[in-house]
Amino acid sequence: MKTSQSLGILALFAQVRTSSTSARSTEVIQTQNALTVSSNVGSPDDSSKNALVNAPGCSGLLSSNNKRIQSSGGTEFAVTCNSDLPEEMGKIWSGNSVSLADCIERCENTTSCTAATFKEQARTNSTNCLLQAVLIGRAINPAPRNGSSLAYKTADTKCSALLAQGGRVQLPERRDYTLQCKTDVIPETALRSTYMGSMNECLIACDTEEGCAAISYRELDQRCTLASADKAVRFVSSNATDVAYLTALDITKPLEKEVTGSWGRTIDFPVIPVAVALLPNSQKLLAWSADYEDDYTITYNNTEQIHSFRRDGHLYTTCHGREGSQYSSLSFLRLLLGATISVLGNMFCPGITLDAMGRMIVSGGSTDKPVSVYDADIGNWTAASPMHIGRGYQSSVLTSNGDVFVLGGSWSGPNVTKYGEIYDTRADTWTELPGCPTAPMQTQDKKGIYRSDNHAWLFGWKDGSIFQAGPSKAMNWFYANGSGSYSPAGLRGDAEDSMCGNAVMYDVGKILTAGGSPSYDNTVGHYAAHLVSLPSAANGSVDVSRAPDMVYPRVQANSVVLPTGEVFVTGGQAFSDIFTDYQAIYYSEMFDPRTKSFRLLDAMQPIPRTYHSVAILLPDGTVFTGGGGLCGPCRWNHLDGSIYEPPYLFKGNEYAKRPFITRTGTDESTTALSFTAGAEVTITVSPPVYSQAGHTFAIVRAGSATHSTDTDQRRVPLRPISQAPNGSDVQYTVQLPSDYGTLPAGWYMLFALDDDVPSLATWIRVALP
Ligand SMILES: *[C@@H]1O[C@H](CO)[C@@H](O)[C@H](O)[C@H]1NC(C)=O
Ligand SMILES: *[C@@H]1O[C@H](CO)[C@@H](O)[C@H](O)[C@H]1NC(C)=O
Ligand SMILES: *[C@@H]1O[C@H](CO)[C@@H](O)[C@H](O)[C@H]1NC(C)=O
Ligand SMILES: *[C@@H]1O[C@H](CO)[C@@H](O)[C@H](O)[C@H]1NC(C)=O
Ligand SMILES: *[C@@H]1O[C@H](CO)[C@@H](O)[C@H](O)[C@H]1NC(C)=O
Ligand SMILES: *[C@@H]1O[C@H](CO)[C@@H](O)[C@H](O)[C@H]1NC(C)=O
Ligand SMILES: *[C@@H]1O[C@H](CO)[C@@H](O)[C@H](O)[C@H]1NC(C)=O
Ligand SMILES: *[C@@H]1O[C@H](CO)[C@@H](O)[C@H](O)[C@H]1NC(C)=O
Ligand SMILES: *[C@@H]1O[C@H](CO)[C@@H](O)[C@H](O)[C@H]1NC(C)=O
Ligand SMILES: *[C@@H]1O[C@H](CO)[C@@H](O)[C@H](O)[C@H]1NC(C)=O
Ligand SMILES: [Cu+2]
Repeated sequence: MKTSQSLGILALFAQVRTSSTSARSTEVIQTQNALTVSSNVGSPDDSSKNALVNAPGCSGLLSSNNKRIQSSGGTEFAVTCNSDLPEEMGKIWSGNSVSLADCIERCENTTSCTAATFKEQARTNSTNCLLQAVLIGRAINPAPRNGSSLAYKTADTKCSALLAQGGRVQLPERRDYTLQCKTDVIPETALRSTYMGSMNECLIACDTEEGCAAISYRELDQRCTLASADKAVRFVSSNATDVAYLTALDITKPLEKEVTGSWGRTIDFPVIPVAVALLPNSQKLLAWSADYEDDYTITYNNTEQIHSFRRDGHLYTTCHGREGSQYSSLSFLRLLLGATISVLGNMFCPGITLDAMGRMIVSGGSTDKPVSVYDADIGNWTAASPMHIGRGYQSSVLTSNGDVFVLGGSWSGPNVTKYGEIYDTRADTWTELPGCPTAPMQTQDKKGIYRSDNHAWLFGWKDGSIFQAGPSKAMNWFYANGSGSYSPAGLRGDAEDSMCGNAVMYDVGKILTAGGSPSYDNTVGHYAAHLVSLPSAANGSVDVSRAPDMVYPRVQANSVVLPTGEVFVTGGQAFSDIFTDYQAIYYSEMFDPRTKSFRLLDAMQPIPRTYHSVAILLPDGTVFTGGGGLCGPCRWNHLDGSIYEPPYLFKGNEYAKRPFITRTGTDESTTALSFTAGAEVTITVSPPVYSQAGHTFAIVRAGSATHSTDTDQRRVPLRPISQAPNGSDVQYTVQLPSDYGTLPAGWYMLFALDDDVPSLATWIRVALP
């Protein structure tokens, strides 16, 4: 029975191939349920012959060569019968519908909806219509499901748009395909042709078919041609089709690391690195994860259960380092501390700030008032004075005075207004700031205050001021003197609330904001990015402009400023499904401060990094990303991290020659150098022969990251004011900015840049006077 059905379909395809495409439009019919169904063939499906019973709303479409319908509102949907998507993926609504057509119309009427599933066999079920927000053109990967019809908006990212995004078609957990528009495979290599609702489905068909290495896809009628891996595969130009071929085929010049960067190996961690910070004046990264109200076990491999996390009242800290200055070799130096939570508090989902001495001040979290300090000199955590107001998911930032300002954090602690507090790190005292309320900085979150005052984008600025750039669409200045005060700084352009988005100061007073979503959970990620320029004085007017969108929408992503001023945007998901990896974005992108736009980095991330993941710049110019999950006994826990080597480290596929800082300052005996704001710093660079136009320099403040928030990182470019030969080296003099708003105290990585190739960093400390 199946065979005859298949033959019928093949015959049908043959007919279409010979018919002209213009004939198709004449066959558009108006159905009773107000859907326009484009279909070449009217022969109804004989359901009894098929093991899967096609839902009536779908059957006519299934047997046609064109599985597209147009809703009454004119939106085009592709239909896959007997299919669905994981129910929780991007779910925005479910309820009862009378028909597939009705369900589709609801999707059209619902903001962010891109896919509608109608469960024919559960017609009376109150949840037979499911609306989802899925990233079209990438994540549609339906599973067979008897009696369900899946309809989704057809990709508006057609070939040329995909090409602009880097020319790869990304299908998670499948092989990687390179895209070439307006091209067809030659007939000799075609294995077979079929009809698929989207290029992605065509690729999936190829991916699961032995011998298939390339497809050509014709948008016009959804013809999908599978082609063989024959090395002789040659493509011909074509107006109507686009091809995608296994990247490994190497048909065109492969993309080089100089363009894509490169992901290194993945390193196992004894904890989920949900919070990380650089240890000052070292090559070490501290990662921690505290006891959470979950019982779960993790296996590294099938034979052994290595880590078993239970509510044992302990905080787990792990310290990873690199040996010597070899950035390609990462050693796994593990230091596991079992500090008791009863003493220190449970630092899960806290605020983090590196202070002027480089000590890490970790406030609140699962236990809401305790404050812990990690001092690298001691190599352990100590307890500090608790906050007055219990908080979790608040943000925390260092002011120009060297104090730590915290704001918000209703996720944890008592149900009170979480106005600001300021911490004097030397006196170990907290002062309440009722004049710094959260009302002006709240988002309009679906879950209310519990979420709306979370993860503020805080920046210490001049004269003790604190600038709050988001995630609310409103921006504000806060002042921590007296009992506190604030003044509105206007809207962030046309931005929406952008919870769990990113904000990075990539140059003096210049902030890139990107991504986020209107609510913390269950909302679509934004593509939008904005550029926020701070005034040269506190409380001046703030300039905002809209940057071109990111390539992907992202929420729960991380952004890291590089020594060049580029911002590496990595991970996240298209829809905020916290505690899942649904719709994870596997490709990173780079913001270029010169063109003020993003470019896709065509190197696929080895592990999805979504909620509870982190990213941080390392002193060798690479980026660490890790973590994600902490969702209890679930499949999204990632006890690992990876290192990304950005394009600037490569020339072609080889490592670029890096400049080398031989000495910072003039006193050779000084290892840990300390400067005050405005100081002149001499930097000796060797050898100078690589330099085309002389070196430039940048300092990047040591970062700390959790929950897509890093209020510590900041880049300050330094241009030489003089230079002189020093033996075979060149000694440059730079001047640090003269105020602690531009240059908050603490530890900075100093990079020399030779045509944008960074040196390994040397550390300098900016000390308060
Ligand atoms: C699909 O559902 C129909 C009707 O309930 C049933 O007859 C058929 O066996 C089912 N097929 C599969 C593969 O489950
Ligand atoms: C969709 O919106 C239109 C226009 O507001 C309305 O007439 C129609 O009833 C809505 N359909 C559904 C299924 O909600
Ligand atoms: C209704 O649909 C939901 C979700 O698919 C399912 O869990 C439930 O069992 C269904 N109920 C009935 C009565 O079919
Ligand atoms: C593509 O379209 C252009 C413009 O309509 C036409 O001149 C050209 O011949 C077409 N090429 C092919 C291969 O069909
Ligand atoms: C599993 O992990 C243990 C501990 O790291 C190791 O000794 C063992 O060889 C691993 N087994 C496999 C099959 O990888
Ligand atoms: C670290 O500090 C905690 C609590 O202060 C203490 O229990 C633990 O023994 C210390 N660990 C080390 C290695 O010093
Ligand atoms: C917190 O306060 C708000 C406003 O009074 C109230 O609506 C809410 O129920 C309170 N929540 C809890 C957990 O007490
Ligand atoms: C706080 O500082 C601001 C800005 O310098 C100033 O305008 C304000 O008067 C100060 N407030 C108090 C209470 O000192
Ligand atoms: C900041 O500027 C606004 C408007 O220019 C003014 O109303 C407010 O008082 C100023 N606040 C401080 C602390 O200077
Ligand atoms: C190089 O610079 C160092 C530090 O400023 C200085 O002591 C030394 O004399 C210089 N050497 C030469 C050859 O200029
Ligand atoms: Cu969290």
